[in-house]
Amino acid sequence: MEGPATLRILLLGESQNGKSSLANTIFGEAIFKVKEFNDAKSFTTEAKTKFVNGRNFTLIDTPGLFDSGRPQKTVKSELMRCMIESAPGPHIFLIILKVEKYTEQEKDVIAKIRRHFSDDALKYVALIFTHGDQLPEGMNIQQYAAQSDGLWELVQKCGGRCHVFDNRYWRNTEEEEYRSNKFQLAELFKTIDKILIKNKGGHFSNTILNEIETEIQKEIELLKLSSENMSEEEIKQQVKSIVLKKQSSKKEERLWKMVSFGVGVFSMFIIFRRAINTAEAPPLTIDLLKDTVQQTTEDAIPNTFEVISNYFALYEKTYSPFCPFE
Ligand SMILES: Nc1nc2c(ncn2[C@@H]2O[C@H](COP(=O)(O)OP(=O)(O)O)[C@@H](O)[C@H]2O)c(=O)[nH]1
Ligand SMILES: [Mg+2]
Repeated sequence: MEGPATLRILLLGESQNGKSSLANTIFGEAIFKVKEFNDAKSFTTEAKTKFVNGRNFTLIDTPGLFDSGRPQKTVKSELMRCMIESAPGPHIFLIILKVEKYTEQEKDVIAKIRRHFSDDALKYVALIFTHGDQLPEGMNIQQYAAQSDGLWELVQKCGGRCHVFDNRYWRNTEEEEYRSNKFQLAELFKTIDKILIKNKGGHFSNTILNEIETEIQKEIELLKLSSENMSEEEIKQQVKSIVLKKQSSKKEERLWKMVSFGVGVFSMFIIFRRAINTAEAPPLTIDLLKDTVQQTTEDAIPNTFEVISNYFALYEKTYSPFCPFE
């Protein structure tokens, strides 16, 4: 079908589920790095573009962003990188699961994905099961998913869109066979077209993605003016790292603004509450205010910490692009 010139596809899922291997299967060559073991050090998002099946695909291969036990700070900065790579928003989300038990851990990852991107993202999702060799003989992936209530519910929420691959063992099997990557890839391309048609060629979006895109366009214009000899690709790469730095420092700036604002408001609140609660309600004078502050400082200190930590939480809710619903 006609549609966007380049499709942005975001691959999400736990580490070791086969995201990078699937990206290589889609591209038909080993472009993304496949890890034999879960290597916490190389925790980075990678995006590559290739012309396949009649159009340009940008695959955004993420590390296990929602693995349990990842430090929040690392996850948030990596999520920012992943948003910048997918801006103004992915056309398709591929959620990678393994053909094996749908465990509490898997459920938790799905819950986190839904919370971070909102349920609106499900309109753009196709579920991909790797390790297809584990699929019992004669069973298709829908039948497999229907065995677990939780999994079947998820498949239904994603419009029934699911496919199965085996990145290791189904490479050279016959094209028409169900248990073959070629067959599954052709099916996946059909699903992608259906998602595009349903969403009128549009992509997923939210406030932070819009904000990032505006910033990217602004930086591209600035860089074009100052560096005539750079190629489009060089400009794009440089702009991405500029925006990443800017977004990170913006976050710190907002945090400090929020904390100072919170401390200011809280001090005013103590002063006026004290003044209003005074039994005989003497006239409000500078001396009285000074006195009130002095009297209340001691019992206010523990509360101040509480209020500041609430402001931190409020900051997270209001400004953290990735937890707007928490
Ligand atoms: N048997 C089998 N192994 C796979 C499959 N997909 C990935 N692997 C293996 O699982 C490990 C992790 O794969 P990788 O693509 O790096 O996972 P990622 O962390 O999600 O990117 C590697 O050893 C892969 O060879 C699959 O479909 N079948
Ligand atoms: Mg990987």
